[in-house]
Amino acid sequence: MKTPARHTVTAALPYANGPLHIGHIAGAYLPADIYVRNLRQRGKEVLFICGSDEHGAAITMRAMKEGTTPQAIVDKYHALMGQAFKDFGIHFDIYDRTSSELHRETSQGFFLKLLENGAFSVQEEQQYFDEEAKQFLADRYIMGTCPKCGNTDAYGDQCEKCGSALSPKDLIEPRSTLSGSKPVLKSTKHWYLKMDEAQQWVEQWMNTGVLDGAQHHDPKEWKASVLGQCNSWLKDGLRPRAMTRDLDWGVPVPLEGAEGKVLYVWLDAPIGYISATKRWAQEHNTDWERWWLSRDSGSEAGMTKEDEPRLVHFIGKDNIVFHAIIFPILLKLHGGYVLPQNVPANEFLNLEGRKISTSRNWAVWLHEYIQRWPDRQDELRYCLATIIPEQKDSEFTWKDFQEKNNSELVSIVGNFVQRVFVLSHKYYEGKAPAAGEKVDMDVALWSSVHGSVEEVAQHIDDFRLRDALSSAMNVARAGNKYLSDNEPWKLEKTDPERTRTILANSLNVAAVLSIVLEPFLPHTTAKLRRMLGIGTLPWDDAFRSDLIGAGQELGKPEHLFKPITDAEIQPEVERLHAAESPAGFQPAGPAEATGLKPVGQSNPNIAFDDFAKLDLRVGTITAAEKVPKADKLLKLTIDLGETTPRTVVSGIAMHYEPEQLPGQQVVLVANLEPRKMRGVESQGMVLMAEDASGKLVFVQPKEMVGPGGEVR
Ligand code: B3M
Ligand code: ZN
Repeated sequence: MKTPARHTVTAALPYANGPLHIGHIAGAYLPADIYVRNLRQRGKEVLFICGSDEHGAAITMRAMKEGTTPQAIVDKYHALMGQAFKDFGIHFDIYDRTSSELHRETSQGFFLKLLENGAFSVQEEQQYFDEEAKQFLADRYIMGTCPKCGNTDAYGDQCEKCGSALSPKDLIEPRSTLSGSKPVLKSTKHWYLKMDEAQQWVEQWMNTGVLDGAQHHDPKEWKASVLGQCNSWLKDGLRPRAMTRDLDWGVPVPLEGAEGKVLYVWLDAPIGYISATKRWAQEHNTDWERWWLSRDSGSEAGMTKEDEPRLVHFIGKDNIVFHAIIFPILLKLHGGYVLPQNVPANEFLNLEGRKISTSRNWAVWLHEYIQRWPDRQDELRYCLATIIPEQKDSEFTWKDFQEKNNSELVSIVGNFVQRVFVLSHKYYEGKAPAAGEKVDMDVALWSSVHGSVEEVAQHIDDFRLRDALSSAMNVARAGNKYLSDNEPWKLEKTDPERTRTILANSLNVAAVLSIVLEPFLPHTTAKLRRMLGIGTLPWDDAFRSDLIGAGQELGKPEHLFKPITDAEIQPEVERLHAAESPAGFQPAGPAEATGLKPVGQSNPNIAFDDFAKLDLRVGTITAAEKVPKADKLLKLTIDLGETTPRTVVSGIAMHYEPEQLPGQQVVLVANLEPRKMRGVESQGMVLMAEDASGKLVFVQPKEMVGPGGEVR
């Protein structure tokens, strides 16, 4: 479909309950920023919206943990996140917050309009209640086993492992996250969104793009993973979902008889996109409606389909159903609003072989990165853009970050620009030379460069940002090849005329680079523009070859990128391991109180000789796979430095995914009598630590140990 002129682009409102990490950035914010920057280059009108999600259990639970108030938590993290985004070059038009007065008014008004339109059924029902904490348990206040995938740590609203949206009553063996106790049922009243009645049109809208008899969007433009997740939800049948909660933190339900109730956070949060637009409009003395209302709303007389804004939500995969099903239903039932044209959700980013975990502090925090690597924003933007988890989960490692910097940014972009500038200063005193007649090689250069430019925009339209970046890098590659093929540094002595043309072309390739790399590397391209003595150029100029005219004054040659050494990278890896805290560990008091076996009481003392019989060794997992028909078992291949690696069957399948394991060091009981399990001979036992919640983690040496290292 043709891109319309006006785009309303949102990036998920992060919960203000902790700092941002690189997983958030690669999953939603960087892709959105790249997309928006490119739209602006192409002359589109864009409003880029984000803000802090300051309601919901994510906030109150964090406050409880830190022993402070929800308000103090949101104030702290709203400021921290807003600053980190800014420093990293993620430029929203507005970074708002959902605790504002304007947001309260907007979401209450929205709720009342839904009520008026008959969107709710009021139900008095038995719900889970924690008698110790004296609180109803919804969303993150309740945990249990996911009925879909068996994850034992699913929340009352959602399983973060498989992405299913849940209700507390779906959970198997529910437990209160406040007290850990088994909840009881108690009666309460809530407003349920009649999602069941939307089943048919949602199905049609999503899969055919047809809404109210008109073509709304092209479903082929949607990611298969997004459609897949939504359709599996639709297949189960949409059910009414409570839009209110018994809590004291949130937007109060604006009705008599609803005291002590607030709006469900997933009702108020997406409305936050609208209230943010309103605040932006107030601050800019303009109207907000043109970014949200449909042509049927009558607010803008004579508005045609083409004039409608194109609404796009950038999110991570755990937010899909809320943006692609629930919010569209809310918008439609309210009436007058456009529906999202696309919801380009990404998968998750892993870190050094493991899932990013906030509670275990296994993360690279954005604000800390910025502190430790000042002026190196684009290096991280680049690395993350090459691994955006577009199709499947992907992985960040510090080694890869270093390698991409050194062998791509330094060697390809930096090297090209550096050579062109050094030569131009050397031969022409920093003034751009005039290009002469184009020969075949020049024509080939420009056809390759302009072909790549074409690809960049096409890929961005298709939300294939990794491919877009690689096409943009091809411009620099073409420039390097052109220099190496023509060797102006040799030619200058024999053919100064031709040398001038070569450098003039090369300077113009650098100018094109300053355009095509801008969405990805805004800090670097600003520097490059200064060096070239040009301002921001529109996208169409990237199809020209005469942006730098003869005589143009050039700036000093500067290094755009510096190599990153092992000595700089190693501390990052060490810091990560040193800062890691075990499994969200909180001191739980004496073992008795936690339900763990009391230390030293259940097993009688043993003699030292008995202990010495154990042969404990450090090994590295080289492969891992599921054992068929055994939910709990994984078959591990472990290298102990012997001629054949060991095969070990371990009961950890509920705790680790096989792909997380290669590379992990473990401690193995190496002289345990071999034993057959499910037809596989297990040659040893991996040592695991278990806490009271049943969480299992590897016992690992704190630093890498060579294969077969003894544990004593
Ligand atoms: N705060 C969830 C999250 O951060 C939520 C997004 C709201 S977008 C309207 O994963
Ligand atoms: Zn699940």
